[in-house]
Amino acid sequence: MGSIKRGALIVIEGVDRSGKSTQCKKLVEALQKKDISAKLMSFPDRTTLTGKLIDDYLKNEENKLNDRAIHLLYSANRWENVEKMKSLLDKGVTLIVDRYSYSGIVFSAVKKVMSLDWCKCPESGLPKPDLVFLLTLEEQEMLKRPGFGNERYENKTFQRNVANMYETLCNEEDNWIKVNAAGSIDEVHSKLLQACLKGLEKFQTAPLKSLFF
Ligand code: ADP
Ligand code: 2DT
Ligand code: MG
Repeated sequence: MGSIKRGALIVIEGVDRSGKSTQCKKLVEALQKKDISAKLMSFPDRTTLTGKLIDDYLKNEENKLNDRAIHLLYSANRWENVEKMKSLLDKGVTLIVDRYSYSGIVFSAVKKVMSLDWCKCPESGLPKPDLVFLLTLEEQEMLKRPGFGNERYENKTFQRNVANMYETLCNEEDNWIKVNAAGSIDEVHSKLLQACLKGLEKFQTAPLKSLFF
């Protein structure tokens, strides 16, 4: 009896406008074209119960939700999806994920209200990505791209702190690949696709790990 390989769990992180959503979509399409079963997921998942509360927090500056409370909601938003993620991975579907626990940790830790360790705790036990791409983009390049929206966190100072905090996390991990996102969409895409394909066989035959144990 042949056993199917699990799917790989691949995450794209990076500052606002670094091209995460663009690249996730292209990566899924490219993998599918190669007959590799792949699916896009993104966090926050605004469709769920917690997702609706998060959506209001992001869109409504009058929303004064406590910093720890919103942090836990973002984490719960991932926990709400954990069975679905594991089931897809078990079936051999590779998940390309637009933001994950690292966004949760970075965006909360830069508020300087909670420690980095406190921010990591609720993520403990979630599936650990096989590979994380950190899209980096100089501030000047970021500002050239179509403008900030009106959501919370979409401002220069906050994003500068986010970029620095991503660097801190990246230096703690050995499965992150930093990619300069200043190249063209196709240039960045081919780097990501190449790295995915290179690691795929190894990821699919290794047991899925959990975060922060
Ligand atoms: P993110 O999800 O990281 O916020 P998006 O993928 O939504 O970023 O891209 C933000 C904007 O920048 C979009 O208008 C997109 O078309 C554009 N963009 C994405 N990647 C590039 C690139 N490599 N070069 C130029 N513009 C880009
Ligand atoms: P998008 O613009 O990518 O939809 O993100 N965020 C995201 C957090 O603060 N914590 C999290 O756990 C996640 C996943 C980053 C919406 C905003 O939500 C922030 C930007
Ligand atoms: Mg996006």
